[in-house]
Amino acid sequence: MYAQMVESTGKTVKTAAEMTPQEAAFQARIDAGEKIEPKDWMPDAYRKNLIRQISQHAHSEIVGQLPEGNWITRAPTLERKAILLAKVQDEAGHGLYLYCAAETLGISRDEMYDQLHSGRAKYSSIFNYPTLTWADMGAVGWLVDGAAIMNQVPLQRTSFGPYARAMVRVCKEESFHQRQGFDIMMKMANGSDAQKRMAQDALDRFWYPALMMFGPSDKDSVHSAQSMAWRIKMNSNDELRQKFVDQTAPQADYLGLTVPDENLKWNDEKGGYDFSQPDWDEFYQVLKGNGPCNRERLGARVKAWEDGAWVRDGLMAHAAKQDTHLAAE
Ligand code: BYC
Repeated sequence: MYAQMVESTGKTVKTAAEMTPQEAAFQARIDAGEKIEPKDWMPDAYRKNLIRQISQHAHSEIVGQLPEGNWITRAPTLERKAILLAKVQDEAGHGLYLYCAAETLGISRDEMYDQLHSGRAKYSSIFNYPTLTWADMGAVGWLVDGAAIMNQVPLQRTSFGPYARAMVRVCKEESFHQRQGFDIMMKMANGSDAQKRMAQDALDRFWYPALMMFGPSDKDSVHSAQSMAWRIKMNSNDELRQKFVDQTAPQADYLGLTVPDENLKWNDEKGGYDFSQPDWDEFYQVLKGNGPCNRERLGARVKAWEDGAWVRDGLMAHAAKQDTHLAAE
């Protein structure tokens, strides 16, 4: 797979002969499937790349609360409200484990927040799309959490110990999220005509943005070759996108819904579906900050940070007082 990656991206990584003895020993540990722990020696580029990926992942979890948080007060029943609340709270927890995992690499939480708030760090493109109806809660759980699991299950075997371990719990919770989304879709798809139309409309709007979650096609991926050599990433973007389509298309059939792609067709020869690529221009526009909700999402995070200043100030003042007491004892 790695050789294919080098071929399709046109990017190469250092050969054994080009590595320093320390780099070669590090690569040998990775190739042997060993976990790298925070205090172990690691190349600067490995550290930097991991901080980038883990912090972006953490930001996605945190920003990812917003589209669903939008529906907590409008959930149709008390039970649905309780489930949605629990799910959104789980996403906050995922963000926190991931920030902790990134902190072990030597970056502070404040620096990561600053990178997010100033627009220097990315978060998943999917969260820049609006959630317009209750059916969108079903589509997000089914498709967005479904795509997240597809990407995150292999990351339980990633080379960096704290990231791999965080993924174990995250994946368990994401499976529950995916099932609750599918359950909402089942109810809607088997409900009244109006509910079925809402379910179809949600699928129509979330299908291609969900495909974009796996990142650009392999030939345009900047980091894949090196990230796969270091097992920061276990699969290529296209490989996971294909798996996601293969898993999800039959689920749409089961729901009696139509995937909005007339080219979606089972291909016996390749043992998977043929499907249309998302609009990559739209993807890059969203990455540049020009998606339907980019400003709103970032604005909400910056406001939450600013509104919380008095809490942080209070905690720091309390901690300073405790220190003075301890010093006096
Ligand atoms: N959105 O070289 P590439 C979730 C960026 S949701 C935004 O292929 P890489 C959740 C990429 O960062 C999922 N940006 O990059 C679910 C890079 O830019 P930089 C969060 C994207 O890193 C429900 C550039 O494009 N999951 O958790 O090898 C509720 C070139 O791409 C996207 C993770 O983050 C995108 N879709 O591969 C709540 C999983 N795609 O950094 C929460 C961990 C690409 O050079 N991350 N870019 O400025 C990964 O597995 C990888 O980072 C990706 C991208 C597959 C996302």
